[in-house]
Amino acid sequence: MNPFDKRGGLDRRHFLKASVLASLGLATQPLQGLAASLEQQPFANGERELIAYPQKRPLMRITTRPPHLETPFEVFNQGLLTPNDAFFVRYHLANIPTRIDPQTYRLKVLGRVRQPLDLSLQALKALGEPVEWVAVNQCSGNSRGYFEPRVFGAQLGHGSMGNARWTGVPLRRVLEQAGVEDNAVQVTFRGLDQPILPTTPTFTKALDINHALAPEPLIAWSMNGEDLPLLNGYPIRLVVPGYFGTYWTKHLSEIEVIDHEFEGFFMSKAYRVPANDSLSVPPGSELKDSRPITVIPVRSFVTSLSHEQRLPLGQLQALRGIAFDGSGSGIQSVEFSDDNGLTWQPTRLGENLGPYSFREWLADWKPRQRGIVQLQVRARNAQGQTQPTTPIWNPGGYARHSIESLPLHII
Ligand SMILES: Nc1nc2c(c(=O)[nH]1)N[C@H]1C(S)=C(S)[C@@H](COP(=O)(O)O)O[C@H]1N2
Ligand SMILES: [Mo]
Repeated sequence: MNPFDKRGGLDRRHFLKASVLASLGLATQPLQGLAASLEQQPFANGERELIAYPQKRPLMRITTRPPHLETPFEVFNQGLLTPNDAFFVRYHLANIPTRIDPQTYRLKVLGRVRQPLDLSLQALKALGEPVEWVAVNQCSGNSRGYFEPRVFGAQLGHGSMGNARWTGVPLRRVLEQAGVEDNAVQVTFRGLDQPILPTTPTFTKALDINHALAPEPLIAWSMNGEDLPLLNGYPIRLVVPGYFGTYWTKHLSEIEVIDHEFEGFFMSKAYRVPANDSLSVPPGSELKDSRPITVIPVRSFVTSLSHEQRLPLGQLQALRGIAFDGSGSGIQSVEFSDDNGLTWQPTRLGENLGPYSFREWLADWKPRQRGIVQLQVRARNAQGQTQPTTPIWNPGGYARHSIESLPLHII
């Protein structure tokens, strides 16, 4: 699909420029978006402008500096893989790279290793056979706008997630090449983006050494068979299948093996959830006992119908949606309810693209009552984990995964 079509409001001159830049994996400076239209989220102050950035179709703008863009929800009904030009964008630091030269790009591996590395992209790709994972990248704050009471932070709808086929080299192959020392405890990851003020902490994230050496995490250079878009981390990013997007470091430039637990801001202060299984504390309370956010809990959505859509009574509807989770066990079943959870009906699962991917579900449904009907959907993974009935709450507005209700007008 052409990311710079008329909906973006880009004229031909812009279009040519943008498409050339896209093919190089580069973007213009300053990075600018062009307004197209508005989209409404179903919560207060939920109006969002649709803006086209380089290599992106118009997406819902959350913030401009740095760019934070959400995927319009209807995209999730168009296929299991989220197209690169529709994939959401999230940054923390305002100074993001706008030009990257793949010839001079380097990935450094240092710290508690026998042989520090300074890898060119070519050297990285030559480390062995590439691996592939289809995996969901979901922002910890996805759906934060639905928290009640409201919490601070970007007021996100459900569009700060996406599912893609990631290709790259396993992280552990790179670490083995460098030779991890016996006293290694964690591995930290840093990208090219920089804070503007010297007092702003750098965006550094950490994984435990066992996880870094597990089969899943990879350093990806390709997304859905193409170079990563600049705004999604060109030329390489960390992909941590099953974990929230906060660990998926973009423009990955430095990997450090350390002999202690990393204490940087984005591990020890931000991205922390209640240290319990529910990830929830009583609404309005403080976070006393916390831990870093990790695995994506089970979630599911209806994608074939939209908020407050009008549907005729008694007419068969082909329902469709997605379910996913990060446990690695895979989605086992999905059910839906049209009577506020009193009874649940089974659905059929679609193609299996792997345990970390969106899983399609399908069902036929006949609306049997006039008025407003709340259509609910819930999934279960192969470990038996499911979704809570009541919304969870935590002060960061993280990891919403309760059963969602889609209001429909049956007429
Ligand atoms: N270098 C860098 N990588 C980053 C971030 C960032 O701010 N800088 N944000 C993280 C967060 S919080 C998320 S949710 C994902 C979003 O990935 P995307 O922008 O490709 O959708 O990137 C992660 N990787
Ligand atoms: Mo995020």
